Amino acid sequence: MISDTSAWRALEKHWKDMAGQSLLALFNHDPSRCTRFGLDACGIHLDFSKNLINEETLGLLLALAESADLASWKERLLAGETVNNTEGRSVLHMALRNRGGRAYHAGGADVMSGVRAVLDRMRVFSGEVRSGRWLGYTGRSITDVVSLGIGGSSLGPKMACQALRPYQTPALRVHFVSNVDGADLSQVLAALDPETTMFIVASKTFTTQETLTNAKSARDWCLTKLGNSAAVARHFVAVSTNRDAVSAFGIDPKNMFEFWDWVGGRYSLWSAIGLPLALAIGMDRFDELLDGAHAMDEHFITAPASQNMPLILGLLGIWYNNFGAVSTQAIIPYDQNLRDFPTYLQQVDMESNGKRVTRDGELIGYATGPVVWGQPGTDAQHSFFQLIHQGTRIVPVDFILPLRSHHLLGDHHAKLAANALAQAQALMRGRTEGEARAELEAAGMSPDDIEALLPHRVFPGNRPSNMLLVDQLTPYALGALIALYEHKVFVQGVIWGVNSFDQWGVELGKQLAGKILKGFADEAEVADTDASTADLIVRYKAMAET
Ligand code: G6Q
Repeated sequence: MISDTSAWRALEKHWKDMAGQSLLALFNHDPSRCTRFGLDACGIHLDFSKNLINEETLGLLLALAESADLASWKERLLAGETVNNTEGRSVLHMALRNRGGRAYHAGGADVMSGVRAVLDRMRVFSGEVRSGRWLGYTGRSITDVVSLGIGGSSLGPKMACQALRPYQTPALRVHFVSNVDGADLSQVLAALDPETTMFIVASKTFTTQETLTNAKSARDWCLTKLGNSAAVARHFVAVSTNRDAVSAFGIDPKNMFEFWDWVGGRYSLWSAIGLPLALAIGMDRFDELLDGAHAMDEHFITAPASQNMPLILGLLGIWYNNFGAVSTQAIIPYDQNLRDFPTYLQQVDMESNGKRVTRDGELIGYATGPVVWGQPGTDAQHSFFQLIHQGTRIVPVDFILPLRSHHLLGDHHAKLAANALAQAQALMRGRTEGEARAELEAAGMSPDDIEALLPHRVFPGNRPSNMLLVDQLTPYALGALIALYEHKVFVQGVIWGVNSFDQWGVELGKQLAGKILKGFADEAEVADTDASTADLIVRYKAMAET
């Protein structure tokens, strides 16, 4: 296991040296720190100078990546080997955005021709709908698209549609419904006209309870209003790997966009799962998103280790997670349109690396995936930043800031940017007792009051953060940013020795929900259940029957 290597032990020892160091002192000692600990790739600038690291730290972390054999795992990924070993699958999301001549194979067969064929179909279809040429059953153009999907079949396109709102046309609105809670679908449908609404049923397996329940209710809504099952062909398309189930649902396989079992759900935005985004921003812009991700892929594959942005980002996470005993990672975009980005990354990171056994099934004795969370600044500053500044826990923060806004509104953007920079600065420098005292004295406070208030006004500082700058939140920049985090998660998974591409942890709850659902109708189904769940079932039924 990686924790048995000398590289790991060296880092354990090194943390003890670094933990007592002051970031401010490190900067005072070496003002060029932000040049040495800064990287540029694919339009992203990563300033990682506000981390508790020095050259030795980086060297030791890079040695750890070598001990984990990262280079050969990258090769296995690129070669289409079944790196998703528990599901026996290749992991080829890089093929979906492969804009160059690299060959990708799964099970020895080329995948690129299929990828290109589906992208071509997406171009034709999105062009038809966006231009108004695709007509609904009653001959009217489509004004609203509703994506029905959940998890990996929803979070990516939903996040990206929001992120790229400035590229959308008001003539075509895209909505997302994922929750099986009827409130989600009902509230979206309430404002829509079935004659001008198109549904995309996005489900890799086409067996997911939430998506199929929503799809059936949407089909009922459509047919009730349009009165003929022939309408389904004009108002429903599917994105799936399961042709038979799509047909059985009543969707014409001609209206199905294919993808493949070597695309993991949370890595599928780049496939036809991105169709809602292609409809929202057009296929040329969608291509730019793929271009940005592809550029980051090539950077990850070819850049030397010390210059490799996803590798460095991943190693910094490992530094705190495994040597500083920090169990969390905040993602704070200073861009309102990136509001869904933390949620999206939560799945990419936590579903990928939230594992407790190695790829070979051995129980792991060190921390793996952190708790990832966040929300946009400046709002976050007025909710949970108190804990990040003055709480007892260390929370490393990734700040993400586009330097130019799409919205030229007075001095809003200057204020937004100033806040982002100030938060990172405050976390690093804190406020000493002397500084706090001077401020209170200047405010004319009595000595007794100063003594009472002083401990509350001190900020410990020395709290780590990364700053990621992009010029502007374009499709290209978003593609590069997402791919950066995907590869970061891969790096960490390799070092922890886990399979980052399965998600068995979501199975048990699904199975039990199926059983409990049957138990609502037939007590015998849950006769063997525990007392607590049995009591809750009784309470639910009593209320549901009134
Ligand atoms: C992602 C997971 C999961 C999946 C959903 C939806 O990596 O596999 O989030 O995307 O459970 O599954 P379907 O696309 O099969 O409906």
